[in-house]
Amino acid sequence: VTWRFALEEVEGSVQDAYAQEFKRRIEERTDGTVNVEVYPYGALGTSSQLTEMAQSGGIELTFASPGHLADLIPEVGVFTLHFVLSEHNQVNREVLSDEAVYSLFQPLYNSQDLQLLDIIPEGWMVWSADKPLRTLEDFENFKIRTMTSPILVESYRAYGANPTPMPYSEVYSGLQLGQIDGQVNPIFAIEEMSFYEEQDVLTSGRHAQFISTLAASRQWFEGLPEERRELVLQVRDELVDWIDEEQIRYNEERLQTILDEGGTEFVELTEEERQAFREASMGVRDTYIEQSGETGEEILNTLLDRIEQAEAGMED
Ligand code: 6CS
Repeated sequence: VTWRFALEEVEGSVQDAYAQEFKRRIEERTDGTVNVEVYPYGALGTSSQLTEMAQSGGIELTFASPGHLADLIPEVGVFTLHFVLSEHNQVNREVLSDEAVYSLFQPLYNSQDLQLLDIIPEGWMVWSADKPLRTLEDFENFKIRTMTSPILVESYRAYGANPTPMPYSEVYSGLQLGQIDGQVNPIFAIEEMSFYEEQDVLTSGRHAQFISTLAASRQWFEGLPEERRELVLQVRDELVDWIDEEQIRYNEERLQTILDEGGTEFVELTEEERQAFREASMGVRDTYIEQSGETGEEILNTLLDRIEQAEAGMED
C-alpha cells in the first residue's frame, strides 16, 4: 500500500527531513509492504488545500501549520500567539508532547476528520525587511506578510503593522513586486525560499516558534490495523527529539549560508527591546479567547501552566 504524505514546505526543508525519516523507518519496519510517498510543497497545493485533502481521505498524512489551520480550527491559533512558548527548546519539546495538551486538541481535529499526530517546533520566527525592526515604531504601517489565519493578523495589528495574509507560494514574488515590505518565518525557510535575496535585514525577536502539526486523515488512521497504528505512533515518538535536533541544526547552518553570501544583516533584539513587543502582544490573548471560546481559553491556560512548571523544573 501507499501512504501519501504532503508537505507545506519544499525539498530540503525541516518538514521534508521529518517525512524522509518517517518514510525510512516505516518502510524498513513493514518490509517494503508500505510505501510512503512524500509530496513537497507545490506538488499538490497550498497548506489549506492539503488539509482539505487529508480531511477527505485524498491523502493519508499532511503537515498543517496553525498559521493556516486556525482558519478551520481556531483553537490551534494559540501557537501563533507571541511570547507564549518558552525560550528553551527542551521545555517546548516537553510541553508539546504532553498528553494533557494532546487530549485538548484531539477532539477538535477529530471533528474535522483529522487525527493529530504531533506538534513540531521548527525554529524561531524571524522578521525579514529592508530595515531592522527593533521597535513598535519600526512596525508602523509596515506591510508584513503573514500566514492566512485571522488570529495571526491580530498579532501584527497589535504592533501597529499592516499585516497582509497570503499563501507561502506567493511570498517571494510579493517581496519582489513590493506588494509586501517583509515577512516572518524561521531562518531555514527564509534561506530555502530565497526571501533573504530580497531583504537587507533579518531581525530576531524570539517572539514565537514556528509550529507545525502533523495530521492524518482520521478515516484512514482509524481504519488501520492495530499494529500499523501502533507503528505510526511509535515512529512519531522516536522522531520527537530527532527532528528537534535537526531543526536547530538547519536553522544554524542556513543562517551561516545567508551571512556567507553577504548583503543580509542579522539583528538580535535585546531583552529591553523584546519587552515592548511582549507588552504589546498581551491583548491578543483576549482576542484569541474571543475567537476560540472556552476550549481555546483552557488550551492557552494549560500551555502557560505547563510551560511555567517545566521551566521551574529546569532551574531545580
Ligand atoms: O509561511 C508559511 O506559510 C509556511 N512557512 C513554513 C516555514 N512552513 C509552512 C508554512 O506554510
